[in-house]
Amino acid sequence: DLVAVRRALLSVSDKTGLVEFASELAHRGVELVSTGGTARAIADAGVAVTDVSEVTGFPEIMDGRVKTLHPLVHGGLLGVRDDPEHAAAMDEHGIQPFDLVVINLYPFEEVRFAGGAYAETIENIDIGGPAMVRAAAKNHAYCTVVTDPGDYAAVLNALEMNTGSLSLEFRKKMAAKAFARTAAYDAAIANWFAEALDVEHPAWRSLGGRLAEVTRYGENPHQQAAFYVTGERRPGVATARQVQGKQLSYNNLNDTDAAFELVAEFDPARSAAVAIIKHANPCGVAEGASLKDAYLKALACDPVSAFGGIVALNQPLDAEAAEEIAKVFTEVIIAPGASPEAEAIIAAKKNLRLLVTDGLPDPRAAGLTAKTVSGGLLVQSRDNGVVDDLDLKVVTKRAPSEAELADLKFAFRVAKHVKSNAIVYVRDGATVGIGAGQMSRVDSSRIAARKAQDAAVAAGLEQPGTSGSVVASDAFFPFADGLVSAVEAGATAVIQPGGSMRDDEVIAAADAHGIAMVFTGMRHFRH
Ligand code: 93A
Repeated sequence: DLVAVRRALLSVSDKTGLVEFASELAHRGVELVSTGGTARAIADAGVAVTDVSEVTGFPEIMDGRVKTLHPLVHGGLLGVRDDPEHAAAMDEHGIQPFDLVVINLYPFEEVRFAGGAYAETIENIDIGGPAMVRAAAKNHAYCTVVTDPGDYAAVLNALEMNTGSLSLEFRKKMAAKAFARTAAYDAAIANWFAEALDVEHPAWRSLGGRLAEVTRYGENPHQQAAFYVTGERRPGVATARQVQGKQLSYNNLNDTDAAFELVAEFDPARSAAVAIIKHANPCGVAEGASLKDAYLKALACDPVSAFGGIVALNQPLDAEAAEEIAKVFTEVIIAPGASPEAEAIIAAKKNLRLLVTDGLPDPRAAGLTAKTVSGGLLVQSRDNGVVDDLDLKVVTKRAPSEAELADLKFAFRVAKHVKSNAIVYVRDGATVGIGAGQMSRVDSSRIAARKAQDAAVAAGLEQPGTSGSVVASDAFFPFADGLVSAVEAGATAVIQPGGSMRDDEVIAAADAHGIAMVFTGMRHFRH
């Protein structure tokens, strides 16, 4: 199943490693055919190359839109050499086969994200490139297609091992990679159109990503996993720069994303904010006068769970916050920047990963979220609802005080990022008890209150943290019992979507206890 590589077609926009690769191929006696810019780069390095126009007898026309779309090219890519009819057609028309095709596409994704003008972006939709990539990949029985400059070394290595030939297994692998590349490329184009048309509906969008890295394992050590980037330009795990620490695991990536998306809900111009995440749920979130202050308040919510957690900041990491965080065993810190002093402090903790971004993701931005189900994908627009934009309705006799209202909004902002059923107690700009992921809302409520009690005892406080707190629920209370248990824990105000059949009962219970309650009209389920 070895095929000798005698003739190669090269057409690349990203010319990284091209000259070295082409000269190695030429050195092995491979005949090189190439398109305009690629041919020039190769020839400039003193390596013999034939321009594709010489092969086709046809010039590149229409600003290069038509340069390789020609039977003398595609016949050489697609011909089944062992098929007598194909062989006869090749003979008759003077079509010579290609054994190796090296292509990377017009930089559509880069132009898109650089905010290229409409016409420029359209011009960067590669047509001839993907056509050749797909043709060569389809015909991998004879042809090897290379779409990633990162694979040049592997190709040379394989040629060396097989004295100038490539194996079927290698050709198949490269073909699979090639189709993954064209699929991701077309997904990016479809998404650009959807954006340009301002359609946010998932039915108009296409999921597709480029393999960014293979993680050591998945959620568990017996699972394999990889990280794909979709090219969405949100500051976050996909675009962050890792300053230090070992490779992030699958769970780290997932938790770091949850942490950063949550902390991004807090406007850095208003105050410093910190979120500590464990198993994709927050175990402490706080605003503070400084990052250090916010961190200590967040930590106090549940110091036991914070051990081995992920810490996200809404402002660049500074030295005093770095010092505090370094005292607690932490897996990852993510922040929109870090001072050199802070970096130096973190450097003393070899295993602690520090990720920095160019800013915070916009919580209001459109985008997709997806999860797999058996045999399918469930895709939806991301939850980009922000409590500040909602029309809050006071439904009780007593309206919340200004301080209560600030904490209510804080609590609802956090509840959006807690797995359902979510109950979040907040006091003075900090969570004091979080109940997450329970099948009943009352259980979440009780757990949140109990955790607040535990934290208060651990801190030597006489009052539980929930006394004088406010509480948020991600969805309506179906019965009054959930609200009553919050009242018993000491909450004085409640924020929830409303909309239960028994809203009247719940409101009556609130009034009976002198509680202020606000309806948001928006639910924040998160499963
Ligand atoms: O404009 S195209 O869609 N039409 C073509 O016929 C064609 N052939 C190759 N784009 C085409 N290409 C692309 O040109 C390749 O995919 C590659 O990205 C680029 C290389 O051009 P050059 O060799 O002139 O730098």
